[in-house]
Amino acid sequence: MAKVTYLKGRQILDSRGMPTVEVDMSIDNKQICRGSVPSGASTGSHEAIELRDANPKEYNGKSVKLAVQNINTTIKKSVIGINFNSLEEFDDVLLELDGTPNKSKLGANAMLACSMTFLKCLSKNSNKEIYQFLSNNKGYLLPVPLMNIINGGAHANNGLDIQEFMIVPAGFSTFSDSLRAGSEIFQTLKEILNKNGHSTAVGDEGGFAPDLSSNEEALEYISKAISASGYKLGEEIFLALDVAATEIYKNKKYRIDKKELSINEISSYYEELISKFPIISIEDPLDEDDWEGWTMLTKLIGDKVQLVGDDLFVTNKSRLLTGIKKKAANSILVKINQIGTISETLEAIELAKKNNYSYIISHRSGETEDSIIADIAVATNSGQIKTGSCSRTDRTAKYNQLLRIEEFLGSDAKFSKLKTFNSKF
Ligand code: 2PG
Ligand code: MG
Repeated sequence: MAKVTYLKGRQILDSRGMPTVEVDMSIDNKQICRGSVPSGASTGSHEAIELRDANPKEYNGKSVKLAVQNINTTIKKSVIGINFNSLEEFDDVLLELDGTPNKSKLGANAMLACSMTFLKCLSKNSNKEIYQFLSNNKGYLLPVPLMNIINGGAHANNGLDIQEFMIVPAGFSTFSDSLRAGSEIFQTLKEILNKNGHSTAVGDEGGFAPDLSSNEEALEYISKAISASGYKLGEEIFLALDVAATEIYKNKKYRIDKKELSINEISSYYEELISKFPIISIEDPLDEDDWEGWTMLTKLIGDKVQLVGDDLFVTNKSRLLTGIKKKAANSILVKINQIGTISETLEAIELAKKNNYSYIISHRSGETEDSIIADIAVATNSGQIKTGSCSRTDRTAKYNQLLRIEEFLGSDAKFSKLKTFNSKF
C-alpha cells in the first residue's frame, strides 16, 4: 500500500523556453520525488490534450497554470491520504477524474506529471531504480540510440522537409561504444559541415540544421561523416528517418525537395532511398490518417525496413489495434505525453509486443532534464530509444542515465544491437 502524503505542481520551462508542468510528490512521508513533462512541436492531431492557458498576456498563450491548478486542487483532493495498491490504481483515479476521451479536462500534462512521479516514488520507496522497479525481466537490454544528427522540418528553419536524419550505431557490443561512435560521428559531421560553409547551429533536438538543397544531400553528409570517423556504414552504423509526413501533406500530395508527390510517387521515393542508403527505419512516412496508404506501403517495403507509426498511433492502444488489423506499419513510437499516463503507455507496449510490432521509446522535441524515458526503455526491453542528438543537456540527460544504468548492471547489461528491428536485420 502506498499513501500519497505530499503533492505540489508548478510551472517550469522546457528546452525551448516554453512553460511545462513539474510535480513534487511524496508517498508515506518518505523522500520527495520530482517529475516533469515534455512537449512536442510536430504533434499528432490524435494525441491527448496538453492543457495550455490561452492567455495572450503570458508566454504568448502557452502558460500551463490551469494544468498546475488542476494538480494542486482537483487531483490533490482526490489522492492525498489515499492508499493505492499499484500505479494502475493511481492512474485509474486520474482517468476517472478527467473523464474525457482525450484528457482535455485535467490535461495530459497535469496527469502525466502525477503518474510518472508516482512511479518514481514507488521505486524510491522500495529502494529500487525506476527501471528495476518497472521491470519483470530477467535480463536487461540497453537500447540502441536513434540519434537525430541533422534536424529539418518543424524542428529547424532550414529547407529540409524530412524532420529527422538519424544514425543508428547498432554494430557494437555495448551501449557505451555505440554512444561513443554516435558522438564521434556528430563531431566529425560538424567539421565537415563547417568546411563546406554550412551552419553548425543546432535545431530543437541538438542536431545540426544546415540549409541543404535536398534530403539526399543530408544523407550524403552523414555518410561522409561516418566513414571519416572510421566507422563502416551498413555494418556498424545504419540510418533512420522521421519524415513526420503529416507536416508536408496537403491536398493529397507530399512535398519532398520542392516537388509535390502522390502516394505512389512518395512510395517509389522511399524505395529508391532505401536502395541507395542503409536506412533501416522510417518513421511517419505518410500522413497520420492515411490508413490505406500505410497498409500499401507496409506491404511494399515493410519486409525491408522498420515502418514506425508516431502521429499515426500516438501511443494509443486503440489506434495501434486498428493498425494491427489493417497491417499498417510494423513498429510504434512510444511517447509518454501522447497518451498521458504511464499505465496506458505500458499497455500500448504490451499490445505491440504481442503483435510483433517493435517499439521505440521516444522523447519530444521540447524536453526537460527528466530522464525517466531511459529507465522505461531498459525496463521494457524496447531495444531502441530516440532521444535526439549528442548535444544539449535535455538530450544527453537520457544518454547519461543509460550510461549509469549500464555501469550499474555490469555484465547483466546486454546491448540490443539490431535484434529489435524487424526480422530481416
Ligand atoms: C517526433 C518528435 C520527437 P515532436 O516527431 O518524433 O522527435 O517530435 O516532439 O515535435 O513531435
Ligand atoms: Mg515523429
